[in-house]
Amino acid sequence: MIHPIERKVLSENDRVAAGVRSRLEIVGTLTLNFIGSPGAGKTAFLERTLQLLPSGTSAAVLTGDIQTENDAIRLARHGFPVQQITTGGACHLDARMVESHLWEWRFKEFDYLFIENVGNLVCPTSYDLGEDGKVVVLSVAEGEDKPMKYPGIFRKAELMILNKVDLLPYVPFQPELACEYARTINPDIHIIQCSSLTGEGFGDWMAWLERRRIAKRHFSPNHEEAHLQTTFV
Ligand SMILES: Nc1nc2c(ncn2[C@@H]2O[C@H](COP(=O)(O)OP(=O)(O)O)[C@@H](O)[C@H]2O)c(=O)[nH]1
Ligand SMILES: [Mg+2]
Repeated sequence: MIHPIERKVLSENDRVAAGVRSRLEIVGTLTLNFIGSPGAGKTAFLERTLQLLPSGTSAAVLTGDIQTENDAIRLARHGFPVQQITTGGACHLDARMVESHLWEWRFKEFDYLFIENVGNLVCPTSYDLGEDGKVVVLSVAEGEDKPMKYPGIFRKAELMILNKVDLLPYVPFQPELACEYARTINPDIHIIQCSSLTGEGFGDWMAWLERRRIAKRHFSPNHEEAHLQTTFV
C-alpha cells in the first residue's frame, strides 16, 4: 500500500513530469529513461550509442548518480551536450531535477534525449520524468531471474537491453530464460541482446531507435503545429 505522503510526492512529481513531457513534445525530442542496476553498463551503452549516431543527429544526455561527475565526463567525450545530475543521496531521479537541467538548455530541440537514471531497479520505476519510454538495462552478470524479482520496471519498460553478451562464455547465464521471464512479466517488451564492449547487437538497437523516433514524430499531431508556433512567434 502506498503511504499518503508518498502518494502526494508522486502526484506532485506526475504534475511536473506532465509539464516536461509537453515541452519535449513541442520540440519533438524523443526521450528515453534508462534504468538498471549499478554496473549493468548503462553509461557504456550510451557511450557506444553516441559514437554510432549518424552525423547530423542532435542528442543530449542527462546522467544521474548519487555522487561524482564520472559518468558525465565519460559521456561528454563523444561531443554531445551532457549534464550530470548528482542527487546527493536520493536513489532515483525525479521530474523536478530533469526539468531544472533542461532549462539549462532552454528546452532546446534535440532528436534524442537520453536520461541515465541512478543505478537501481526499484526506486526509479515509480518516478515519471516526462519521458516517452523506459528502457531497462540488464546484464548477463546479474542472473536470469531479475525480471521476476523486480517486475515493476520490466512491466513498465518498452525495451529491455540485455547487455554484456560478450561475457556469456564465462558466466552461467541462460539468455533465453531471462527473455522468457521478462516476457512473462511484460508480453509486449521488446528485447535486444548486445555488448557495449564489442558492439554486437548495436545494429538492431540503432535501427530500433531510429524507428522509435520516426514513430514519435508520426504519432505526435501537435508537434508540427506547436513547433511552428515556437519557431515564428
Ligand atoms: N564485458 C563487458 N563489460 C561491460 C559492458 N558494458 C559495460 N561493461 C563494464 O561494466 C562496468 C560498469 O559499466 P558502466 O557503464 O559504468 O555501468 P553503469 O553503472 O550501469 O553505468 C564497467 O567496467 C564497464 O566497462 C559489456 O557489454 N561487456
Ligand atoms: Mg553509469
